[in-house]
Amino acid sequence: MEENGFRCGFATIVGRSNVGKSTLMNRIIGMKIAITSPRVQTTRKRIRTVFTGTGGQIIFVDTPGVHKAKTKLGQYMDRAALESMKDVDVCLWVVEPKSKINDDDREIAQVLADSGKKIIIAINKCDTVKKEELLPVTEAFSKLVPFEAIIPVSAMTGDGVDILTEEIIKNLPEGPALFDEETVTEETVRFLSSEIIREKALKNLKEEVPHGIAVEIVSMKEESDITRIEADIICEKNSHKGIIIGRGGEMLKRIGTQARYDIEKMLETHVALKLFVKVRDNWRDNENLMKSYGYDSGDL
Ligand SMILES: Nc1nc2c(ncn2[C@@H]2O[C@H](COP(=O)(O)OP(=O)(O)OP(=O)(O)O)[C@@H](O)[C@H]2O)c(=O)[nH]1
Ligand SMILES: [Mg+2]
Repeated sequence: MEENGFRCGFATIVGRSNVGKSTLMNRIIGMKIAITSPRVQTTRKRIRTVFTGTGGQIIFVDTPGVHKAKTKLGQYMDRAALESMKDVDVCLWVVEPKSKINDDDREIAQVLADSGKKIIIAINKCDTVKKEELLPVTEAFSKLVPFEAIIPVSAMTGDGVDILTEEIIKNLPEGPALFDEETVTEETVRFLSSEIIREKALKNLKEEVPHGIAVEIVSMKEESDITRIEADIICEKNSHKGIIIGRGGEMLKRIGTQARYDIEKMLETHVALKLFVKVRDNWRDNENLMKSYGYDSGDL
């Protein structure tokens, strides 16, 4: 694996919310590690994964979508994304096939250009447009930053993804792999389990309720044939608590069943999952609470 010409380095994935950054990363590594959803602001903190191919190894950093932050959590998320560009070899800018550039794109472009890093632009969701519609998109984005390549892809169908992966590797420094081939992520099972529960909350709850949710794993006990997990779903208003529990506990049961199914697949063992709902008023603007749920500005 470490013969001459092998390349290894870090690539951060940045872009507006909901453009498909996490879906694209999962597609490249061939495993669902980062949670995804049709809603904005799904990813909240950096998530690292590893892709190892014959020619190189990419350590990906998936980041939250850049947006106009309205809470301290939002500010933390924007910093997590924008500052990730400092520590990497390649910045992968994921955009949608729409030629309209907005303020968030311009802010990202500015930080990308200032970073001095190698930039690759991926135009994702190409399955949603005709080929001829890509030209104006390519033109619009290629004017904003100096870049190594601009590649149309679809994280959903896999189109263009191999070409993109090769292009990223081509732009990494030569050097031996940092992780063994089997490693896909070093994120903890606790964190990944809490994210799965949050994903099911995002999927089942409406409007602003899921955006105010955090998940805290209270305990995780491995027994010979079962893993027992207790987790708190934190919400920011008393009125949200009833919605999350649902009539006769139905909503909480649904979130729990779906989450348990995915956690069982990840851990390859039976799981008993107990969920509790707690209210922490406006925790998204309370740095101490944010920190206790894993969103620590000091870590950025
Ligand atoms: N049609 C289509 N949909 C896609 C594609 N890639 C992602 N999506 C969908 O776009 C939505 C957002 O995907 P995510 O991967 O969560 O987006 P993200 O950029 O990580 O979003 P944040 O974490 O909120 O910044 C999901 O509903 C995905 O299924 C694609 O190539 N084609
Ligand atoms: Mg994401």
